[in-house]
Amino acid sequence: MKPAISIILPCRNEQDALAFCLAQIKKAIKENNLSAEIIVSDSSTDQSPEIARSDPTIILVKHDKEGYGTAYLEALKFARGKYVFMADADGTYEFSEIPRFIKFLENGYNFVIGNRFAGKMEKGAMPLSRKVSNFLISKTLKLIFKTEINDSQCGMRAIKKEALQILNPASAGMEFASELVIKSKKFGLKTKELPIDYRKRKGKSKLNLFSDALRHLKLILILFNSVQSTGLNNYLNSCLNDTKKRVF
Ligand SMILES: Nc1nc2c(ncn2[C@@H]2O[C@H](COP(=O)(O)OP(=O)(O)OP(=O)(O)O)[C@@H](O)[C@H]2O)c(=O)[nH]1
Ligand SMILES: [Mg+2]
Repeated sequence: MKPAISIILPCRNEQDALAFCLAQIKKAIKENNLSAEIIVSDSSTDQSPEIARSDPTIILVKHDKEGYGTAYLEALKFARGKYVFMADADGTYEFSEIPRFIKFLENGYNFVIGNRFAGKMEKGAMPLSRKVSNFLISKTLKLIFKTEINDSQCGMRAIKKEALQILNPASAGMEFASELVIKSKKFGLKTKELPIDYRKRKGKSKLNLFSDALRHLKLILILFNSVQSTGLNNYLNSCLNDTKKRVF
């Protein structure tokens, strides 16, 4: 039988955190009797894949391709759930939140995203530079694309798979996070932002402030330009397909 939820963890060298995350997820699944599969999308050179392999219930997608967005795109090829739950494999997010996120999808929302600034943030969990870059990106998306998301870089999200197929994301890197936020607004997905807690990560960050900021800028320019040059309606129509009616 197909699981209802596909929980996807992008993973690059997270041997210090992966076992902790998997245990948390399995606890949440068991305690809430969820119908779920866990997919680890891996391009690690450390012990992470062995950690995933040691549990036969985990689906390991070992592709070795680089990029946060690529990790999701590779995992989605195998995801069987109606709902997709996304979060980092670094120990920062609280997986007991899974049922709360999924409840909103069951109740008519298409996209649910965490807001770490509205919850309890552990001291040192987000360095000042990250707070500033997140603020600037979120503000830019609000100004240019009229999004309403305050923590656009939050990695804990849930989305209906059909909605994700309509958004048809293609970003390879961290800008994947912004692409979903921009397109969810453009396609009018019913979206909910939920306050969540955020902990200090285990292991090293994979974010490169400079190159990832440039990739974000490029994505914003491309999407802005495509909206401008074709006109908003043409842009939307060209991207929509007939499953839209079923989703919204
Ligand atoms: N498979 C794969 N996963 C990646 C890649 N880059 C990042 N990830 C994973 O994507 C998630 C997000 O990366 P992080 O380094 O946590 O980025 P961040 O959350 O913006 O930064 P932190 O605040 O340091 O956690 C983590 O689970 C990473 O292991 C990659 O190239 N391949
Ligand atoms: Mg992280």
